Amino acid sequence: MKRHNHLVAKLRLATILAVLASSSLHAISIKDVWINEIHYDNSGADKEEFVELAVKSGASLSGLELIRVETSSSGNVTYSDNSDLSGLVISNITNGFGFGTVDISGIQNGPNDGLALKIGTSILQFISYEGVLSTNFGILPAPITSVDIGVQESSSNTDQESLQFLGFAGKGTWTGPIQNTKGSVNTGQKLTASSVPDQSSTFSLFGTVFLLVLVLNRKIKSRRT
Ligand SMILES: [Ca+2]
Ligand SMILES: [Ca+2]
Ligand SMILES: [Ca+2]
Repeated sequence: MKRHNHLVAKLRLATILAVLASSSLHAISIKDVWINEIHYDNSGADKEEFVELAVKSGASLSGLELIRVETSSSGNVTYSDNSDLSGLVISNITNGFGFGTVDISGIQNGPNDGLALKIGTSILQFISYEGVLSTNFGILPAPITSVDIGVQESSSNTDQESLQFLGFAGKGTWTGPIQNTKGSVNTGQKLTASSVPDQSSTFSLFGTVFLLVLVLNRKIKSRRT
């Protein structure tokens, strides 16, 4: 019986470690790439529409897709233009991060339109402007809701202006419309790893320690019985 319990505890530990390992299988995360600047509307016919990504120097973008998520006039949410970003040219590396621009004609002018970064069956980032929207992207078990960036363009800004992210690793606020910084660091952006605490690894460290304590506790109890 003791030997059986010992084996069960070992199997539990192996399962937990396998689950923890699989959660970090993707080569990249929001700490390596995020949507950093957008331009989708201006006075008159829209021109120079683009999405800029901030990318950690040396990060592989293989398999990463930029998705446009749109709310139709009837209220349906659709996603389209899955651009493969593996060939994106990254320039102007600053504090270990560079910038790549995707030119896209016809980015929706809101309301409730969004952009997402997808890799495999994970959504790294889902932002929107002029309201929020929800979708499961055809891959998630349940719909997720976008994060509204809180600023917007209109038919009164010029085609040389844009909305720009001021934070790091997808955490922070947006500003604009202001003169675009297409392909380089945003105006006023603090681009250092120390500007945002590494919450995800803190969580996984605490999570691992907690689970190990749980397993060892069970193991000790099973020896006593
Ligand atoms: Ca547009
Ligand atoms: Ca316009
Ligand atoms: Ca920029």
